Amino acid sequence: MKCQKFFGFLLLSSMGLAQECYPDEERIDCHPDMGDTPERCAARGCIYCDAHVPNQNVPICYLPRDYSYFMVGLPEQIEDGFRVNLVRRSTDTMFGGDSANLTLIAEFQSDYRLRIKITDGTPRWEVPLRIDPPSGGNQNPLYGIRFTNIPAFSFKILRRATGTTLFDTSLGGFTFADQFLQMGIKLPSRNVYGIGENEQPTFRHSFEKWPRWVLWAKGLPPSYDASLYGVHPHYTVLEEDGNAHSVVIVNSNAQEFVMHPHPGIVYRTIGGIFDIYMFLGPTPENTVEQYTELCRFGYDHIDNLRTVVDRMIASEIPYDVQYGDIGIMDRRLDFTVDPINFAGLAEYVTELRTRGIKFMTILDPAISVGEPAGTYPAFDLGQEMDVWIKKSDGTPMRGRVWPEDHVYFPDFHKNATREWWIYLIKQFHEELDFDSLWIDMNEPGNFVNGDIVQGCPTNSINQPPYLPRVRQNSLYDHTLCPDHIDSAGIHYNTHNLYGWSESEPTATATTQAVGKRTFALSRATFLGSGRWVTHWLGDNWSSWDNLHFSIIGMLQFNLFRIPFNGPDICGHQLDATAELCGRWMQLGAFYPFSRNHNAYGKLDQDPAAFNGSIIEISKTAMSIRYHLLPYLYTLLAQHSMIGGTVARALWAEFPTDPETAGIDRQFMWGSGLLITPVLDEGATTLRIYIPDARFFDYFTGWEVPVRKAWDEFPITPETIALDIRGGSILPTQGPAVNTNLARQNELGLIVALDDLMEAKGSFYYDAGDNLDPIGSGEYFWAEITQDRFVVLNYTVTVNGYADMNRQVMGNITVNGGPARTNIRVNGVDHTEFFMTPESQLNIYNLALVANEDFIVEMS
Ligand code: MIG
Repeated sequence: MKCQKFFGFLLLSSMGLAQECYPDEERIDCHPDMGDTPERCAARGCIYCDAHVPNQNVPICYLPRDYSYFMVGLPEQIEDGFRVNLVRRSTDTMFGGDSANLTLIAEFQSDYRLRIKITDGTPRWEVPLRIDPPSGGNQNPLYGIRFTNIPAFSFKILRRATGTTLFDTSLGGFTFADQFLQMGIKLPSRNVYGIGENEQPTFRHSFEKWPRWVLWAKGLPPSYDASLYGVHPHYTVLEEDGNAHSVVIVNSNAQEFVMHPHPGIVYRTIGGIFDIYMFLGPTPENTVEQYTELCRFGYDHIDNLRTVVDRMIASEIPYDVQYGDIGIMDRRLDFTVDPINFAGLAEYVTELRTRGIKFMTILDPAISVGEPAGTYPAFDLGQEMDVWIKKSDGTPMRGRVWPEDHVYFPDFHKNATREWWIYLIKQFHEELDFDSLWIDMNEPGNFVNGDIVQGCPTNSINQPPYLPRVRQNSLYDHTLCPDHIDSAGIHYNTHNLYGWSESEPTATATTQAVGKRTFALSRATFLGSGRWVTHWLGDNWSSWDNLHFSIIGMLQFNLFRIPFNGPDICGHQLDATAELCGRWMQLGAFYPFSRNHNAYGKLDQDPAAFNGSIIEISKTAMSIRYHLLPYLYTLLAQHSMIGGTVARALWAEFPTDPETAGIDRQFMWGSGLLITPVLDEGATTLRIYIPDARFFDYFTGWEVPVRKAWDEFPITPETIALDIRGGSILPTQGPAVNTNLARQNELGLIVALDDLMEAKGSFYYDAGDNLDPIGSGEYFWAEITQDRFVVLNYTVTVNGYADMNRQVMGNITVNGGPARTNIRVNGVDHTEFFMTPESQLNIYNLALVANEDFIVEMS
């Protein structure tokens, strides 16, 4: 029984009351679960009315505007913020268990960081994330907050400098119940990024048809909007005027973000509390730095980039790391090596090392229960130390993963488990001298749903009253039961933290075992995981759309401050064609974490497996990566020191140019290099946006003739467009087949002049594998400036890497200046230089000691 329209605006509900038919973009779904009818809608006290625009997923059963809490008294000023007491007025309920009284605390933590925490005074799940205090005070906050009771309680956060409302809960629907929390947030712009991990087809979110992004860690390959491995309730908004802010919701329950066309977000979670951090920027990069400060790095795990691509040594395509997968294990048992098929692996790893190649191998969390007693320490010791996740009857939960027998899942929230895991990794390292580890299947993935014997019993934890749109409509699809128990709580609350809880022990063990700087890769991540691990983007598909999506995933994880990330080059599932793999190698050379990897039983896709032209294409692309490695390394070091992104969206650099907001087929490295890959099968031209700056072709130094405009040009299979931004100075080093060898080559500088004929850059270098170089000061840093095309100053500011005096600064190219006839280096004439037809100045044979200041004058 649908309501009838009167005068197009007022409607008669089935109850016979005159009710307003809300505009589509002012509705908050009252029946996000299945099966709404006018009766069920009325039972929830909601309004039932057709959408004005059909087929857009507009809710037809929606909450009234005066739903549901009101402030009691005035907001109370407390030290550094406000406290507000709320009381629930509605008697209707969506899913039951609504809290009657709430307290909202707004903490003004610093000028740029605001926290909103809403609790109901009862003990509820809170994420055990260590939050670091902000720096600076809140003398002059960038934000203000306003509260209202009309038509129901809501609050808004404003940016004081511009008056822009950034976060406004008057979109409605505010709910705080036992297993259902909801907040409708109006946003100031449609330029919304982040929220992961899902396979997202555009970097800037679409609002069409009210997309729902579910976050519930899942170890299955990407399929459209289903949730993936990691959980990052984090979004960034580029405001209309180019300012930016980001928001992190510290909640680990199954949850979803609905992109609401107001524009806004309807956030729903089925447990925990509201604990919201807002970072006010105001630049896009500031927001990432401010988020990084929230859970800051241990410096010694992340910034090693000696990783390139898994491929045959013989191809001479540069690469640094060979990976082992579960195939090297004895019957897929963690901490073992197959004694037959991988006999001699330990010796081979040693041999690889002498050739400059590193070796990383894999661990899955689940441990087989099927080995004879006394033969498998991982299990025997685990039993002894009681490290397993339990069922409600106190016995270990049994699942099935890669080993032939059943498995138990370690409870990484427990100290004993941490010790057990660290011990096993160190023992294993004595057997196999790996350089680091990747940890997989830690969503956690399970081949059966819940316990292999019992499944999951029926109760309100396993089958909650409201389910975000998770795969198979089940929280325990391919994982544990929500009512399984670990030492931090029930899996219902801790599921999304599983990979996160495994990360610190793995990183710690790896560092202790290897004794040098390493990085561990984790498939499952959560807020703050970047403190310990990096990430690969999982089991993507060898398809052209996935080539494009990989840029989106990479940029998202840069916002989530795990910048050293990348997908499987050439795709994991399915077979890659030569053309696709060639294009993917070209793009892949510019993922911060660059690795070619695929699934068992698929055709070989290392570039050496294809014909000569793909080998050449790959060699060229990878050689450029190695040439620019000092620049990439500097960006990663900068990230370690202050946060911020490495692979960067164009809008982060050109936030006031609205054209950049939707671009996700191009990206930058830092502020200095624009990367435009070819992403289409059979493409003969490439369309490229050149933002408002001077740009110079990496290959020739030719200045791109267009600016703040799109350009299109013919391409060949070899084409990847690389453009250096005027105003930057990029440190380089001659490429070689691996980093060890490249480090023996000459350093260089690429200078690109801006409109004022100036440029600047930074240069970080270190031993490559020493622990905590930044903390110990054992690193090198130089600031380089080119002043009005007359003088280049190279100034050493940190000289803590002892061997830097063996590095030679050999060449400088300057793009964008007038012809020069006279070069003086430290006051002495230098004759080895030439101008190219593209007016690029090339100075060579400089032979300067890289850790000493120098001056180059050009006239
Ligand atoms: O169910 O270890 O993402 O990189 O090769 C698949 C086998 C298990 C998933 C990882 C992938 C790895 C594969 N693993």
